[in-house]
Amino acid sequence: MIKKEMIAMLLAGGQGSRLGVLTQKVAKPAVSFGGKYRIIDFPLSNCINSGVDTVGVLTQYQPLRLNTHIGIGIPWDLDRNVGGVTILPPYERSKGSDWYTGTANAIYQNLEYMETYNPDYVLILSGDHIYKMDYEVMLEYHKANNADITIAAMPVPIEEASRFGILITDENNRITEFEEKPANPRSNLASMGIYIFSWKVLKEALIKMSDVPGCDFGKHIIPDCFESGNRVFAYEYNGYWKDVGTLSSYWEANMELIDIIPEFNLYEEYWKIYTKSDIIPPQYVSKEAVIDRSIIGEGTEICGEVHNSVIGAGVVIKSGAVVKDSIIMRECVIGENTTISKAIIAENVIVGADCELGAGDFAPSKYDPKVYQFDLVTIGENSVIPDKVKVGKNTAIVGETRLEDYPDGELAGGDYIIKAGGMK
Ligand code: ADQ
Ligand code: ADP
Repeated sequence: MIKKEMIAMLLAGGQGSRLGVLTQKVAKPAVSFGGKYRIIDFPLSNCINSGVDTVGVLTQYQPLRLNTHIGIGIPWDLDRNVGGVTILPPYERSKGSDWYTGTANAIYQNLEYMETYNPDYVLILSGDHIYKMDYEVMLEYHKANNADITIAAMPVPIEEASRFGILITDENNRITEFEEKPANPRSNLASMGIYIFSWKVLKEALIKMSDVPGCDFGKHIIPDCFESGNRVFAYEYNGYWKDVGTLSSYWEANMELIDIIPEFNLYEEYWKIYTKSDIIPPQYVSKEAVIDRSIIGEGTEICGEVHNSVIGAGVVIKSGAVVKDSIIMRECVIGENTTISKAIIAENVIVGADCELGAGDFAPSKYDPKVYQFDLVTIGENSVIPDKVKVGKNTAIVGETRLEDYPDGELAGGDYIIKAGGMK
């Protein structure tokens, strides 16, 4: 048997429904980020930068883009004869097949994969966080504490604390209490959903809890390990970390990249973020183009104005178009004289000429206001928006826009208005 001291298990199978139309056709970890990357590039790059060269990626929901992106792991130097990256979808067994019903259930179903490497430690990661972390330092800390489980943790604003697992620690950072997403949090120290388990402890807990429906780390495994008297420690992290699970946090994390002094720096030599790159021609900026405070991807063609925005590879912005405070993922076309404000536009979208996206509050939001808020306009991939359409704030569009699909829309002076909250 081949031995690896620590292997990583990267959970990348959640639906990501809070990203609305962005994750209708693609798993959250495969969503574009920062004009060049996909979200999963961050944990994968952290692994290789930390010397973790054996990574199982657990996929389930809409895995196609994720699979083609990861391939055999070449960009992350994870194409190995021994270890490397392995995609682990749910599979058929002699007893029948099971979907992954929860995060811990997904890991449980891959006990055999982990056994192959006879690890001393298993690192559990999420596929939807933007951060840089040296897991080797976390492992040293785990060993120094003689811990059974180490949970990476960081302080969050107290008003956001109920979205997270919340920890209370003693003076030695040993966790004395853990509550998953408490309604009334008693501390603001949040679990980042990044765990190092000593292998024996993990294996025992997974087997013991294997009958729990939807077995989840935060809801079941951590509380149980804790009650069984295991040594559980918090590893306090103070750098940049963002769970990009909602449209607003996804938008904010992209916008933070273009801050004058970005807290999260993509340009550091010693901690590179690797990604699969296609062969793309250079970018072209025309004479009338205006660009400020923006990230502009390769192969873009800019003839209009771009302010405070993150523009992905191969995007065409035609003359007279004005884009501000927006994220445009790769291969989109923005028509002449179209204005776009506070929008998230997924891959391969065509926006016609003389459109206005984020134009105004045409009506109160009707569609899942928990998802579509913060005045953002969100356009799902492969959508086509015809000329002269106005799209209100807090609106999502996906697919081919046929104006008859918007019975509440209005024709005003030749422009078609899609009211706030409208969604096909
Ligand atoms: P959540 O943010 O709710 O809480 P969770 O739903 O457990 O995260 O998802 C974690 C990761 O697992 C995601 O990357 C998701 O894609 C993946 N995933 C979810 N279900 C899966 C399945 N069935 N199969 C494979 N992968 C799956 C967790 C912790 C909290 C902590 C936050 C920090 O439970 O305690 O505070 O993360 O973000
Ligand atoms: P999503 O909830 O967007 O489908 P994931 O499947 O990756 O994304 O993660 C789901 C986790 O987030 C679940 O544990 C779910 O209970 C939790 N969750 C869903 N919606 C919200 C919300 N509005 N606020 C906080 N947590 C949420």
